[in-house]
Amino acid sequence: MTRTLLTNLRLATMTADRPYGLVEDGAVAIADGRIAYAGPVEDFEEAFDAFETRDMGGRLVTPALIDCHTHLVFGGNRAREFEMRLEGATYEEIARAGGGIVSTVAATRELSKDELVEAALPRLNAMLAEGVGTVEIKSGYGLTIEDELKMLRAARELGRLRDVRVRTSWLAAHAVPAEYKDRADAYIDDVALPGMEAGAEEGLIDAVDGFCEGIAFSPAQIARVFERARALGLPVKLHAEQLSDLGGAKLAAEHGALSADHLEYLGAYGVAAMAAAGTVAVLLPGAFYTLREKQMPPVEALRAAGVAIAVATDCNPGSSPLASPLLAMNMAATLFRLTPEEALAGMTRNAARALGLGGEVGTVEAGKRAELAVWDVEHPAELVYRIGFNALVERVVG
Ligand code: DI6
Ligand code: FE
Repeated sequence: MTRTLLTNLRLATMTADRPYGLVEDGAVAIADGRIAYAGPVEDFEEAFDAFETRDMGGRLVTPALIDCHTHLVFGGNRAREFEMRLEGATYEEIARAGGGIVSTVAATRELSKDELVEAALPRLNAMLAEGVGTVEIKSGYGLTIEDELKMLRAARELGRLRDVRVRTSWLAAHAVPAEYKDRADAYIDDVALPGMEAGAEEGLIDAVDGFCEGIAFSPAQIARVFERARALGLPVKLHAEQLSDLGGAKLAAEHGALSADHLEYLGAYGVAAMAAAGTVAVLLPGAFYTLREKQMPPVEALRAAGVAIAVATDCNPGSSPLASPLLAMNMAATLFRLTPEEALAGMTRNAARALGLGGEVGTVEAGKRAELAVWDVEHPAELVYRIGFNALVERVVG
């Protein structure tokens, strides 16, 4: 049994009882990968005296970061489309002209599982270098049963190659592929639903996601996907209200969704439905920034309703080519006016909830997995405030 006691540290437990859960002179005891004690050094019990002690040099310890919404696995890139947008084309115009998601689909179909892993590894490495301990990875650029499964097999492989927890989401309802143009319902019947069953059978799917939008799938189509997910016992989540308000967040909440994500166009009724269902609001400032959106997500209404807010990179080749969780937190504060504490809770405690992992990770508390990040800063707000600076010293995965 491995027993370690970390001492001489400042601890941001990210529990909700006080700001950042901050403990000035803290200690963390780890036994067999789980936290046995986290709190003031003077309170820990003699039972931990047998632990091997590590002096952390007064550094700040937080939960390892959790990026709860990424499209990390894909082929190619969309730098050309970036140029087109700078010349004035909109994201929707590019998508309707056969660019956008569909162009990444072509590039993703061309790659083998191993090639997809190789393409994704540098992005995953960048996240780990910023203290990530858990990352969610979606399918959604294959859009055939085999190509969608290939993406999730690549995601699982990434979790084996690196010391990181990977949670997968089945996002076949991301875009309608060219071969199903104007036949979105047939695509759902032929690909999204049977592929979900095959993926669930293979143990490849932790949750089911969709893109509810004018350029993607209608609420009625998403409802069909969600019903099958629930029949298979899989939790759901949804890209909702990113470019318009179709009532996606309410639909998701009514299906008990773990999260509804993006939410720039979320209305009051959507906020109320999410609050009632305990659905986490995942804000994705990288996409807002990249698409130069003007419509802000209703942060104040979410707060007032007590909806938990998470923050993620949305790392993808089109709307958010962002592999930096630290920058995502900074953007959440500067663009969306989250407090630094809310931004950090959004990448720890609330991100864990958005993945259904609230009992396992996201705070530094006895009983949870020992997945910590050690930073060379004095105060946790510095993690959100700096731009383009990585203060990570190490990740500690017990
Ligand atoms: N919303 C997004 O921001 C990403 N997917 C989605 O449903 C964008 C995906 C892309 O442009 O490739
Ligand atoms: Fe996304």
